Amino acid sequence: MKGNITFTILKPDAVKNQNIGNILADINAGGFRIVGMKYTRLRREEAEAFYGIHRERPFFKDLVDFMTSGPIVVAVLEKENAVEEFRTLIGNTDPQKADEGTIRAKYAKSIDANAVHGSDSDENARLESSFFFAQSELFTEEGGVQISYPQ
Ligand code: YYY
Ligand code: MG
Repeated sequence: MKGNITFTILKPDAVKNQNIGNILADINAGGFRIVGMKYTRLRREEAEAFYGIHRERPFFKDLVDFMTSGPIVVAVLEKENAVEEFRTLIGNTDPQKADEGTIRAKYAKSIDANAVHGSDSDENARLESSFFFAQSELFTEEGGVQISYPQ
């Protein structure tokens, strides 16, 4: 069964360009509820850990430099089939290839500064949520699937 939770980051470019409100409006208009949210900034070690899967990729250092360059908004979102639905809402990693109307097509300038992150699997949605939020900071709709973190 598809999960109903995904995790997002409004990246430093989105914050710098004053697009927090626009992007949150698109997220709500797309049918997502906000389960948890905070305004924060990644330390270098945190960005390296969060993107650890990309450690060997040529863009890793630039990615970490960029993700630590300014404040971000992190949020946990709820909708049926959230991971896939949210990846559709944000569009292709490269904003030049993203469908018209998607968040990256509207607010991103380049493949590295691409405005938003979206989890790529239910497992990663949970893992990434647990990276930033305690369970007590998350408020799912009553009757919705609760987020269970590994103990
Ligand atoms: O999941 P998504 O963000 O769409 O792309 P990933 O392939 O997971 O890459 C993570 C992140 O790395 C991407 O959002 C921007 C950056 N990046 C890059 O700067 N250059 C690339 N060629 C590929 C990814
Ligand atoms: Mg990814």
